[in-house]
Amino acid sequence: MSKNSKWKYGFFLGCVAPNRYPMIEASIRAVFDHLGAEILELEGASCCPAPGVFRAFHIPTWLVIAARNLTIAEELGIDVVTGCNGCYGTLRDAWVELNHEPELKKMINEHLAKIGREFKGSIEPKHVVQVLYQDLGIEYLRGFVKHKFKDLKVAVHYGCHIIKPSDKRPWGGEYEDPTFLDEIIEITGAKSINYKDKFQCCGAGGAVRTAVKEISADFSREKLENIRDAGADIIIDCCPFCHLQLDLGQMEANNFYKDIIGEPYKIPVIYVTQLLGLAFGIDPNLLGLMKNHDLQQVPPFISLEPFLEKVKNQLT
Ligand code: 9S8
Ligand code: 9S8
Ligand code: COM
Repeated sequence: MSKNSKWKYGFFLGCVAPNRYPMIEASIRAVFDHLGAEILELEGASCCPAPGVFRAFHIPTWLVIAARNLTIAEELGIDVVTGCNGCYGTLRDAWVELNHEPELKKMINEHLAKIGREFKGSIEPKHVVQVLYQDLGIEYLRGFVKHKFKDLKVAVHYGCHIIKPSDKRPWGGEYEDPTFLDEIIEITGAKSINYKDKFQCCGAGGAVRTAVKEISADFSREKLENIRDAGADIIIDCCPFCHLQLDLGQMEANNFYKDIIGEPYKIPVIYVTQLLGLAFGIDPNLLGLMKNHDLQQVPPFISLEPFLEKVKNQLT
């Protein structure tokens, strides 16, 4: 489709998607292309840096690295789009803080001047879901739906940083019970089901996963139990780190907590643009919807086969 020049974004990849879940990156590129939204590369971008890690240790370091990343898009004169909640959290929080605190901005720019850069605050960092919902809009997306899923029950997992802190997010203060992601999912015909503690963290964020795997797997276990109790066919997320935690972490929960969970969990985990892309009629291979494989340490860890099998006849 021809590109609409009002939709042009610098793609901020972050670390987890390109290194662990390239299928997420592929599906974002495929869906944006299909919708006529243009993506440009942000050459020289680094880790955002991760809010739960860098910010927790040293705020000025976190801020100056985030500001540097934003200046790459400022040079191109385009907004940033990221598919990761953590990257969104960092870039958006830094952007808001620097734009509201001139002293802070001055201090950060003294550092950036040493590498010939200046943070202006002229472009907005956005999430993939924000671009879909606010820039393109639900009605525009609806026009691309080619296949409607029937009888597909979805547990939507928002993750934390896409909605909090609410004063630095664009959702109009709707942080206790937002619906934007459910609304996007439901244009595909899928049903977003309610489940207990839907807005609970996946367990990975804030460096919990890195620090104490058992605790992070316990969060996931609780989340998975609530999702399974509600009868979900699949989990939909919008963050590669949540995706890792809900996919690989499902194996870890099955392993650490095998005595208390009953049947092992095996709920397919799908990134929002993978489901949308399928409904738009995009080739599943371009969306990284991989069939079973026997490679070690290669995602997806939880088979997508039951999902692909279920929707197979609905895609023709
Ligand atoms: S970058 Fe480096 S570690 Fe990560 S994926 Fe999202 S948060 Fe930002
Ligand atoms: S990883 Fe993504 S956004 Fe976070 S901190 Fe709580 S939830 Fe999962
Ligand atoms: C979560 C990112 S998406 S972090 O672990 O909180 O930095």
